[in-house]
This record gives sequence, structure tokens and C-alpha cells, in this order.
Amino acid sequence: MYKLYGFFTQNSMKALYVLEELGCDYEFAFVDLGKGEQRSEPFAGLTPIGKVPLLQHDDDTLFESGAICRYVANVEESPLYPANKLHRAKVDQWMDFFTCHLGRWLTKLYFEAVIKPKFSLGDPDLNGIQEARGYADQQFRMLDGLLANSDWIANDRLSIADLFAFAYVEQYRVIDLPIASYKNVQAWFDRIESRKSIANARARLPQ
Ligand SMILES: N[C@@H](CCC(=O)N[C@@H](CS)C(=O)NCC(=O)O)C(=O)O
Repeated sequence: MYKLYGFFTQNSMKALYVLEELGCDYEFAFVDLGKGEQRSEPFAGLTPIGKVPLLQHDDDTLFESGAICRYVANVEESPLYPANKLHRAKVDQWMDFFTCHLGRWLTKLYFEAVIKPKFSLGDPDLNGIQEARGYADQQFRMLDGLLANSDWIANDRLSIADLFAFAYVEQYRVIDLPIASYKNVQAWFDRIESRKSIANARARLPQ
């Protein structure tokens, strides 16, 4: 049995989407970052980095959303994280791309639009916002080209890379960055969002 500690932001959602898509039996523990629960017991004692998501499994713990997604898919021996070495590397490649590039810019925009005002973290970083919008547009156009030839991000089949990426891309709704002009990205997004796993994962969050 897995236990996932998380919040409603993208890194926790990646792990929730993967756990649901795999059909895992798991418990979800909401850690309210707004109340500083990541710094108090019992959560603080479980992780050296004080961040969510955190997975508990077999009396051990794991942090970092990418590591959690890979670990769970591995334990479940799921084709969502293919056994073939090259196919697996392609999934890793796209997960890393989202962490380091497109997802990074979307998260910057989300931080500026949602987190900063919500938690009174200061004035908007206008130069940073402009830079993030520019790179996000460039990378969305690249992704749109890729998705013109495949329904999925890696290996022409659904993988944990799609769910991982989806958690970043869904931030578009609150950062005023419509994706409708990237029509293949929009179709991919809708394809994933219509899956039962997405609704199930969202239903785990406090309403
Ligand atoms: N690279 C980490 C990032 C984790 C992270 O930054 N989590 C944020 C929420 S999205 C957090 O727990 N922040 C609380 C804090 O830093 O105090 C991952 O992918 O899991």
C-alpha cells in the first residue's frame, strides 16, 4: 500500500495521476502548504527536504515527483514505463524536458499568477514573466509539431511522460496562456483529461 503526501500543485498532481492510471491502492494525505504543514510533524520528520510530493511505501519514503512516478510504475511493472531500454529512455527524456524546460516556464508563470498573490510573496517579476511566456510559446510550438504525428509524447503510446507533462500543462488555465492555438497540444490535453484517472485523482483533493 502506498501513501502519497501532497498538495494541489503540479508536482503532487503528477504522482496522483500516475497512481490512479496504474490503478494502485493508495492513501492520499493532504499537506496544507498554506498552513506551513510541511514544516511541522508528522510530515517534517518524514523527509529531509520538507517538500511534497512524498511517497511512503514499505516503511520507506521517496521524494521528487519524477522519481515517485518512475518508482511506482516500475513496482507495478507497467508498460506506462516501458521495459525496453530505448523506449524507457524516451520516456525519461520527455519527463526531463518538461522538468527543465516547458514545465519550468509554466511553473514560473503559475508561481507569479497564483502562489505569489495567494501567499503575499511580493510584487510580480515582470521580466521573468515575459521571458517565461516567450519560452513557453516557443516550446509549445515545438510540442504541437511533435503531436501532429503522434497521439502521445513518447513511443506513440500513453506513458507516465504524458501524465507528468499534463500536470504542468494544466496550469495554463490559471496563467492566462490559452493553448487552443496549439491545436495538437489541445487535442492531446483533452485526450488525457477525459481519462477516468484524471477525475479520480482530482477527487482526492480537498474540495
Ligand atoms: N522537484 C520537486 C519539487 C517539489 C516542490 O517544490 N514542492 C513544493 C510544492 S509544488 C513544496 O512542497 N513547497 C513547500 C516548501 O518549499 O516549503 C518535485 O518535483 O517533487
